[in-house]
Amino acid sequence: MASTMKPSTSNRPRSVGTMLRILGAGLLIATGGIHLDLYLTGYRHIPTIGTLFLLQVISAFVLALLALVLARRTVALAAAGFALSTLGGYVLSLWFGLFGFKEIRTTAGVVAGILEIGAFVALGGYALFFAPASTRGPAQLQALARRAFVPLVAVAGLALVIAIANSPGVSAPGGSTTTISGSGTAASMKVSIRNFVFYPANFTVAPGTTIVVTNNDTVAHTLTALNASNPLGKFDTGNIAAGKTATFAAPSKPGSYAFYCSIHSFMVGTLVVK
Ligand SMILES: [Cu+2]
Repeated sequence: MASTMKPSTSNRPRSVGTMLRILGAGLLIATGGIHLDLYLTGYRHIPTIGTLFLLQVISAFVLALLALVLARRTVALAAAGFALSTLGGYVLSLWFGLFGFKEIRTTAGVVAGILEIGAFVALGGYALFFAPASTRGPAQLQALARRAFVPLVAVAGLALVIAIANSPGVSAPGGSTTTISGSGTAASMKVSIRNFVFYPANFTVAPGTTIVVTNNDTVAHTLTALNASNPLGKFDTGNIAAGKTATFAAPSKPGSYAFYCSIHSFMVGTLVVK
């Protein structure tokens, strides 16, 4: 990469511009991909935020495609502005909450935030320094935008870092299947809820294991046996308020127990007693 980039900087600035444009479009598509994945795995159920996620995915793909096809300053500026506003939405939801939803820090969110800054730098850099002269705006505006570019990138990066540092975050494993081994009731199993998803959603425990459920969201949730008439046993944490923890004992009879959140029925998982 570096060896092909160096000679271009001095001799063919246009090819550096083309690389920036392609890089920016790629980063934008990556942010759209992360949002699509989050949308499909739970965010689609969150009011307003779910719709915004879908809009983000569509806009990111359309703008990235346009930026790839059209070597125009306006298109690159629109795509750069979009990347920055997506980042703004993330920072706001992390810091203050947005439309009644307060985001919890996750790896996917942090990665998306970093990629959005990257897309802004690449597409904004292209628009301000490499776009064909014929597609540039008035010279004075251009000079002003160039001067504001680096400070703007610094502010965006700082806002992301502060928002991330202020968010509690959770280090629980992702939605994978987890098995804990332990001797009977001595062991306990930790389940956390964040952004309307159980982590882990599927797990196996010994009979009677203490299940500790922590709600990291800003709204109440429950962890409730799905089939209340399951003859093997039932369980229900009742409402767990934002930031609170509740415990219950896993059924003593081996079997598979589907569970859900009785407030948000789309939140589901399976507890296996073995
Ligand atoms: Cu819930």
